[in-house]
Amino acid sequence: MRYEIAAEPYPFSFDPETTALLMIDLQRDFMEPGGFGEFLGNDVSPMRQAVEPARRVLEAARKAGIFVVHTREGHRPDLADLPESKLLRGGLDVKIGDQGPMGRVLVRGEKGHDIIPEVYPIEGEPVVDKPGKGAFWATDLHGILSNRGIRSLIVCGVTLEVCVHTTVREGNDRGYDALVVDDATASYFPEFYRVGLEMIKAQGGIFGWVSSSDKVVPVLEEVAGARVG
Ligand code: C5J
Repeated sequence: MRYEIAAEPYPFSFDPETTALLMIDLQRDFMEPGGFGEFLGNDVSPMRQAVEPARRVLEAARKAGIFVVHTREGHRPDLADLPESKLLRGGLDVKIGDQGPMGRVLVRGEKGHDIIPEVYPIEGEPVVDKPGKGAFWATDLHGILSNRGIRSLIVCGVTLEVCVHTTVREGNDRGYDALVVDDATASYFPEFYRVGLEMIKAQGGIFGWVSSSDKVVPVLEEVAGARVG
């Protein structure tokens, strides 16, 4: 059965059986002071705005039986998957792999690399570790989604114009329909947040659709109700 979520540029039609919720990089390194996002020179406080909307979408998706996949950006402890260009970019004082207040910066297994508690994965929700910005590159995400017959993506996470955008674009070229939940994402730059959302939905939805948690959650609750009833 198909459902519709009010969205721009036009309603997003999806079948819950072939839809996944993607939770992109809601990890301390981008969300909290003392992580990679801050070492890049950013004020990370705007990230907090995404937490409660993303948590509500996640909760509703779980009740609706929607397949949930989490992603994390980060590198192997031996940094063998870290391109030199990424290591050197920006001439940072505290670089990827250096010791920070939350362990080694952007390294898998460290506290800073882990997902924030409010949206922590539960059993049955794959966590995809990615070395780049896009969640499809150098990961098994496409296989994980294809094996479940997934065609549509509901996307939350950070940052909008970097990892969310790159992932939505990669997914678009692989044939997925993506709906970005605007208040469940965030940027370190207010202008990038505004324009990043515009870019997704412009030209008839060139990369996908944009909606809000207050429109997404009630439809997921309807899906959950239909499962029970
Ligand atoms: C960034 C991300 N912003 N997860 N990564 O470097 O968006």
